[in-house]
Amino acid sequence: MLETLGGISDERGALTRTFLSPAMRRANRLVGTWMREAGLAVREDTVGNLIGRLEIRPGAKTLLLGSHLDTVRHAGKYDGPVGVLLPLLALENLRRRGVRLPFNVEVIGFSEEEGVRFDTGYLGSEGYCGWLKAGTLAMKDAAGVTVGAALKDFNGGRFKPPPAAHRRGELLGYVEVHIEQGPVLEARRLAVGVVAAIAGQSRFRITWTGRAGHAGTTPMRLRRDALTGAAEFALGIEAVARRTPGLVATVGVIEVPSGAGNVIPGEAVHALDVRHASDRLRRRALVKLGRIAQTIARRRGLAVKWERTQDNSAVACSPALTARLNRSVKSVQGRTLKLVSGAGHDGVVVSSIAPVAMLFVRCRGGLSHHPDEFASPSDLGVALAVLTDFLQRMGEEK
Ligand code: HGY
Ligand code: MN
Ligand code: MN
Repeated sequence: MLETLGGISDERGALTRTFLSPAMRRANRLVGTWMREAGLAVREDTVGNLIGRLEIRPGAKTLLLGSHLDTVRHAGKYDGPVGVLLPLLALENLRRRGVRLPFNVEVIGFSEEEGVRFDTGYLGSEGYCGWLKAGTLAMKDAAGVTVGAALKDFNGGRFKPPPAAHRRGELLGYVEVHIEQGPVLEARRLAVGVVAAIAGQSRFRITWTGRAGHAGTTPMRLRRDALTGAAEFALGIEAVARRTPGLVATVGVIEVPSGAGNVIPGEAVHALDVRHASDRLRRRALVKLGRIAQTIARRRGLAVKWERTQDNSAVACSPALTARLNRSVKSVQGRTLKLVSGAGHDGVVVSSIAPVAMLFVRCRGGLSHHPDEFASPSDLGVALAVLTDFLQRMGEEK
């Protein structure tokens, strides 16, 4: 299933599946078929989230399971889909065991978590939780299309931000299975572990403005080169992150709009992604980076503009729900481990309407956001056994 889904891409020869793209529609059709085969009633909401619902008893509470179906560019096949497909197999296991759950279940394939097209992530889970705000709808992609316009187009010309799919009281929780995307489980020789907290994250689009000019006739001392200013800042970002324990900071995209090889860059635009488990230390680092940018701009005669495109505080997973998940990890794997997630996940948003727990699965070399991302069938089998055990115990105790 992961291989087949991993073959659905907007790009030949690589896996790229972004928000509201043709590949997303094809992926939703395929996963929707698998959800129906698992006995779920399937719908796609106006934000493109794919929702499979197992209605046991109207009025009963609902347990949410799921993850995201969108990918970064040139992605691996596991980041996201594991958390959407494994619940379908776990429900299959319960059916084979003749186990009827006393609560409703929804398996969600969120339409956008990575923030590739609009530089802001979680658009799917924000739509599902009733969080989509005017500011977000006004954000533009590289072609100048706004989130709102893209959603209008996706919905045949009309779109209004949906209300939350559920009220907090209706939900038992949200459990997401996801590859660890880090080296800890592999180093501890564990197939799975549970997540204690998800790091906070700030993302920006930063624009440096200098003056374009002729590459051949403009003396170096007269230049106001936007790209070299941005490049100096990128190195300054790296230096601050290297000397601040627990801080990670990344410039993943940099571009010279309408640049040309024989023109001094008049403008340079780059992304900035800053994370830390502590919100206080992340914010302190951002103040430091702001000062460094100002110093570079002044010295080089440049203007620098910061646009915040995403800002999420660190989120602690629900101790109670995590303890239940931990018990299943122990009974299947014998040992357990609690980890902090440096990667962001939809649980950050869903925690606004439900207690959240996450199960991490070992991935080879901790590699992710890369075509060689890999989780072994046996490790995925351990995760499936844990999820099946977790659901069965939830049913026995409800
Ligand atoms: O960027 C992240 O942490 C996640 O993969 N969206
Ligand atoms: Mn992910
Ligand atoms: Mn990811």
